[in-house]
Amino acid sequence: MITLYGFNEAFGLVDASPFVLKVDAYLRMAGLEFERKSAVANLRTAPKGKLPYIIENGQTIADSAFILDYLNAKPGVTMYADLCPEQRAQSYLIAKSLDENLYWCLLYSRWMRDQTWPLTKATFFGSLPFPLNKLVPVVVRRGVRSALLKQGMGRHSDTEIQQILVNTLDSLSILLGSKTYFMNDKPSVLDACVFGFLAEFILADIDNDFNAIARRYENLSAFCRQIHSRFYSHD
Ligand SMILES: N[C@@H](CCC(=O)N[C@@H](CS)C(=O)NCC(=O)O)C(=O)O
Repeated sequence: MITLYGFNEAFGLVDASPFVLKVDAYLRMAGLEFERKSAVANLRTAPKGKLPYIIENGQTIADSAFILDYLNAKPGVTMYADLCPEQRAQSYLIAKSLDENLYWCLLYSRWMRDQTWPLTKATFFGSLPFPLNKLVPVVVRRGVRSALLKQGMGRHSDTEIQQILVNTLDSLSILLGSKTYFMNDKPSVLDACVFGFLAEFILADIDNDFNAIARRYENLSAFCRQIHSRFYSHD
């Protein structure tokens, strides 16, 4: 049995992290049996200090991309095996763009914008006792701001970060077109990766300018809704 270690349910989704959500979606799409262990405290046992990680038969795999590589290689799993070499190459590069670029737009939209910060603070720190509920959010937010600056996204203006979001969504929307899934007529590894990120903008119970932009894309919204109703409606 596979155990998926993530954070917690948040914003109406099984996890607030797009990296955890993509692994969760993959496991469901591939029909692999798994259990979720969700707690922020999982960060303490995470081999790389980040979530998600999985454990199966005593073997620990950390990092969503390495987890998907591991799952892709399982006998009987077709999420990657059914893709041709060109589709595999495209999937890898698109997924990396989401991991390394779109992720920082999401982080910025949730943690830096005053429009969303009260909700983010209440969601992640609302259950802490006083005075931790006052101190911890300030310290963690400072850490996120520093990470955004070091990565580079945090050096752009709000308008520029929204433009990066639009450029990514325009590209995804064109690639999906009127298809149900990105590659073939059934879910592949790329659909799990895209869903993990798009759901955090489109399905999450957050109303800020970034989420509003994402919800304007009808085909991407339909993609999220369809996957959610097919793989998450029994939760
Ligand atoms: N490359 C990693 C990135 C995972 C990641 O950045 N996770 C974030 C949450 S979205 C995290 O664990 N952050 C906690 C921290 O940095 O302390 C993956 O693909 O799994």
